[in-house]
Amino acid sequence: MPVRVRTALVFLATWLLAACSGRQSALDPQGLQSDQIRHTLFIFLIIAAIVWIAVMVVLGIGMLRRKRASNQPLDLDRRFEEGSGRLILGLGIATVIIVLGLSFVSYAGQRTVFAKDENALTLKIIGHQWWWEVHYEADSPHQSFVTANEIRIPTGQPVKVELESADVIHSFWVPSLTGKMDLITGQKNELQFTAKNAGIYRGQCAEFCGLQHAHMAFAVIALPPDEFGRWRDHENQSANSPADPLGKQGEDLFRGRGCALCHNIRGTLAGGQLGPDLTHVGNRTTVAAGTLPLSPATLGAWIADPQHIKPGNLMPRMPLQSDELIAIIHYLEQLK
Ligand code: HEC
Ligand SMILES: [Cu+2]
Repeated sequence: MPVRVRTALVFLATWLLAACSGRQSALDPQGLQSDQIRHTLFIFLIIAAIVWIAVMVVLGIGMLRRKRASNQPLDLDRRFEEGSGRLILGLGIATVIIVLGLSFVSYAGQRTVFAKDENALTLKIIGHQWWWEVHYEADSPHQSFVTANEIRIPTGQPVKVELESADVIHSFWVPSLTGKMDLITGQKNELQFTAKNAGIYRGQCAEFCGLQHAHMAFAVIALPPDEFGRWRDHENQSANSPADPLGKQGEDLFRGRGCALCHNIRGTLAGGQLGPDLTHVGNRTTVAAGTLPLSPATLGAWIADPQHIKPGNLMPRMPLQSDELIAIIHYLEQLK
């Protein structure tokens, strides 16, 4: 094959396949449900492609083999008329069979996608403009806690998410694991999924919900069950008390500068409910619903001017001196 043709083919392939794998891809399924969705998609795609190609071929033949205009346009050719009648009937029946067949494929696929399992781990997720409130609900209240913007789950176990909204309609979508489901005010929707492999999968809001809709992402972190159990036991505990003076100063400032009006930090006097729970914020992977990766620098940038990073979001810019900012960052960082 000449080099130029090969280069062109490689270029075309990379271009076509560029988005087919990674942390957020329905074509690289990591869950039982997303596997089934891809399977159904490919069956539809193949059958639709065959039908489309057949229609194009027949259309092409029709265009190439046009009949001459006759002097008696109303004359009928009986044999031709009967033949095409049968052909149209046959194609009509084939269409009905294909549509019924695809409906059946779709129905069969839904049995996996919407399967309910009694032993599922239950999470309640509330969508807010523009972040995610996550409740782990256990039979014992001692095992129930709240976190935000990050969902850790065990591999191999079904997870049930109960979806609600605090304001407008949002949509919960983790393409690598399952399909979409809306979060609607005053209504409880449910979705179940099972992660096959450990990993970090990106999810995002898939229903336009206002100015910062594009910055309403979250991470689903699937862990081996024993590691998940350890994380859960740790997450269930109250926040660390800062050991050093700078951390203590940060804790005081967190209340003194009004952060505590909106944010909850379990085990401290901060009990606000308007913003994300920050009890273990130091363990998260991102800041502001997937907008930035978490580090002291991004945490500082966010607190110094949240309106610059995510214009219009519901955390106001709080006037802070730079030494106050440093103390607050230090305090939040050690909330592991
Ligand atoms: C009026 C309520 C309000 C006040 C006051 C407030 N916040 Fe927030 N905060 C929010 C909201 C709402 C969000 C979510 C913003 C988003 O991602 O859209 C947020 C997000 C955050 C986050 C990111 C959390 C995450 O999981 O991504 C941090 C950290 C944070 N705030 C710290 C602070 C600190 C420190 C202060 C005090 C200087 C403060 N906040 C004051 C409402 C508030
Ligand atoms: Cu949304």
